[in-house]
Amino acid sequence: MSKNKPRTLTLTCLLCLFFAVLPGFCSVTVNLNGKWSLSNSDGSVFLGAEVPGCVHSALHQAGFIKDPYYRFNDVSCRWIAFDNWTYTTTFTASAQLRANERVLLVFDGVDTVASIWLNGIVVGKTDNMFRKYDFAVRDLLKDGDNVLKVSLLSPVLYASERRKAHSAYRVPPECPPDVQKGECHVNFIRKEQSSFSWDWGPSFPTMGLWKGVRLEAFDVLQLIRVSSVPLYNLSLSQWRVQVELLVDAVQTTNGQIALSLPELDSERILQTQFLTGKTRNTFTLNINTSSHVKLWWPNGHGEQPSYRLAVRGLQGRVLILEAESKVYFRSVELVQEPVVGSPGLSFYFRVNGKPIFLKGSNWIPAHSFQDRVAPAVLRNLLASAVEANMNALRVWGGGVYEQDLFYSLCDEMGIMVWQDFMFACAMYPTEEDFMQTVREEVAQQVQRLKSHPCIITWSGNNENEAALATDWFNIPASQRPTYLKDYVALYVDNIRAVVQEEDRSRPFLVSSPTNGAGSEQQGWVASDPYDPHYGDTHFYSYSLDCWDWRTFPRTRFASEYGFQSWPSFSTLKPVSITEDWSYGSNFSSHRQHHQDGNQQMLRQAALHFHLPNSTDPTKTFLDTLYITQVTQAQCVKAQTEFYRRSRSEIIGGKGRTMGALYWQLNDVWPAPSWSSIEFGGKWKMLHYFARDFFAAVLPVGFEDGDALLVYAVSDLSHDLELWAVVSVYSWSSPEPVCTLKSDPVPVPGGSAATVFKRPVAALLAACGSCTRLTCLLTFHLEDSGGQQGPSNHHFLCKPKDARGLQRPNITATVRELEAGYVFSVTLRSASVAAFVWLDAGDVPGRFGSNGFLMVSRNRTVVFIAGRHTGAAELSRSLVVTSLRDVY
Ligand code: BMA
Repeated sequence: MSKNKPRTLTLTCLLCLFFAVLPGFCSVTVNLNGKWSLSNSDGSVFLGAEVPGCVHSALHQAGFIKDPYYRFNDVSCRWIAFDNWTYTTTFTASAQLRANERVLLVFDGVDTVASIWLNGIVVGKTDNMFRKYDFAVRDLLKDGDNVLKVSLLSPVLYASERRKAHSAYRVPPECPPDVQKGECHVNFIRKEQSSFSWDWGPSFPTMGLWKGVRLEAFDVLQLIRVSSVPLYNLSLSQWRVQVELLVDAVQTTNGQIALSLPELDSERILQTQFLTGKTRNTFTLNINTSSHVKLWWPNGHGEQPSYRLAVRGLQGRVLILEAESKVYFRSVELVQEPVVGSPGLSFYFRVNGKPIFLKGSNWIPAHSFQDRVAPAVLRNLLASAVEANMNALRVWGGGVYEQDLFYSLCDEMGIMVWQDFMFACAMYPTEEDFMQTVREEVAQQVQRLKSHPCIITWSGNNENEAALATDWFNIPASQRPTYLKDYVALYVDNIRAVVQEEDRSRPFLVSSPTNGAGSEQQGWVASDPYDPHYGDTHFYSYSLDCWDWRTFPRTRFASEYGFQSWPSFSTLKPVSITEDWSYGSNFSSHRQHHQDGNQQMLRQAALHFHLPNSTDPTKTFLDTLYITQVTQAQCVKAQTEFYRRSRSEIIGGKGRTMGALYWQLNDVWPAPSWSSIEFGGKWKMLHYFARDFFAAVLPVGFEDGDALLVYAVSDLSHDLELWAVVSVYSWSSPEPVCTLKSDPVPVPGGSAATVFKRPVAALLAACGSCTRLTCLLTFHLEDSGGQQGPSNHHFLCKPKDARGLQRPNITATVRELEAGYVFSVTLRSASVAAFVWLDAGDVPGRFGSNGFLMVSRNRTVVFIAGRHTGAAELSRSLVVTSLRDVY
């Protein structure tokens, strides 16, 4: 079955045709991707399997298992990861290929523990999904059919064996909490840590060839990778590009290297020698000082121009290597220095010399099966981040180092990436073979990724400093030194050391959260890594009232905070049946992987809202999905606005917040989680809110003592002069009761300033017969050019206590604006309506605005469909819900 279509063959020496040809410098690639065969350990399961791919995907595609995401199938699929699996293919190797001095069998990614057999002989072993492997196989290749087998061990059993072998002391957490229905000891295997389950994800411990497989043959040398890192010399006011060539040479080879950046009129030719084996040759190309270098900027701060770098190696007139890559120029520093009026150190990123407030979220794997993450999925998620005015994402350390396309898109879109290494919420073993494979993993990943300007920092792990410092795992005091020693050995002596050998152009943080330089002073594990005076913080509280900004830490940098919600019905429907559609169903508890998560959502919602109480159980379920989204959107809004308005202030010794990355952007499967985008790409209410709360210019309203304040937050480079316009509405009528205007206030670029301050009592007294219960506030910012930034609102009471809020009986009229893709939806409301939510059901797409407060009788929003549709279908699918409709 695996002997099929001819393999793709690439002759790099075609390039040589333009030059005098010496066949010795040609390299040949034979692609071994495509249909392989797959069987389990006793041969009872035998099927075809796509490479790249994984066992679960193959079993699903061949019909051996049903959709793994359907209902409880994650549990019924559990046996898969307890078995061993073998991938087999047959290929022919031409005489021409075998005539090469070196023939390598290359795996871009093996998941995870495998022996590789070629024609019955073991050519190598793998133990790390994050590494690329190659094996010299020339002498094993033969005429006719060659049989390649990859035998994968059960990752669950392997991890458990490694745990048993580590008998001297525990390496916690051992097993995930029961509610996650996961597997144990994932920290003993170098694979996606969340694949054994997480508090937002199922347990699918994958196995497979998750990236490409090929043969590479050459006689003299081959270029493995080109990387380029631009560096700015402040005293010379000059850019230079450090170009690194990773070369595999059969024999020591002399040659001439030509580096050029034609658009910047910069070129350099130098003599070099490639030594035998895999070596790295580094060259510096100084950029012509008379050329104008256009800089790469984060989204919202400028453009993302790139330049073409050409690299060419010649021996005499013979081309020995050739490559092209993109170079983007930007500098990045992490500023940790004393802050006037505040103990501790600042913590912010300066890009091209400009302090930048990081706005964004945290990225997790987009699917349990990486082979299902198509380019369109990445594009949609990253475009959604940009549409929500984000400029940064943290690639979280419990997932995977993302595919190349992810980082190229972030480069193009101006999304800064905080890149974790893949260690999360655990202690890790430090045996020499583990360290060795980690060192290689880190070196390879940094080499692969360092040319991307989007990456602004490396970070050693997720929450492991905090886990040690605050003793998540009940480590006996007498054993603490052992764990501290292991921690420093792994993240400092190994990972940090390797990173610094490979890339000194960007900062390295040992953990997140961390006190950064403060942690270093305390031997890399601070007594309180959540200290708001240093570094970044993660903050979660599900019981405190999330509308109260006093409950949030006034941190230097918020790299995680968030609240759960349920995805919409259209996302749940394909993986559930009617009996699942209630909040108390087995399905609803099965999908919830966070202890007490479903109840936490309801309790938080009940602080401010009446909970859904329809007599129709399905309606109650749908209304509950809605109210969890409202609650999440409002909670994350309150917290993010607090961080953004804290960028310029020090209050009680705390403040100068310069980052707000909420947890989490995306989902791995259809289930409740902290995400703002559902599995499948649909925006939750939170994502629509994010577009506003991350706007470059934002009005933030809050109460402090007896006063209502409105801050103007500006991420712009230029100064503004702004005033606030505050309108008071009665809950019972869509006409403003009165409107107040503040005096103009200077708002310097990159700052937050108070533009409006008035005692609430005075404000209401001056405005008809309003009370806290009968009225609410809306506000926006203006300058002489009109409104700046989005409109915002402030409730003076909990919406459940609001007096006068009516059922608005909203009707919607859909009109097609542009052939099957762009529509207008005109809403008519009888009264004020809060959290007006438009859901297009199964029709993919985005609304121009959603989840909004309607203080007018009419409002028109645009809908951009993700596929061709019509006004009739959209009308049929559209459901409009507002707060008063659910109780
Ligand atoms: C943090 C993250 C994740 C987790 C999230 C929500 O701990 O780093 O591990 O999913 O909180 O609990």
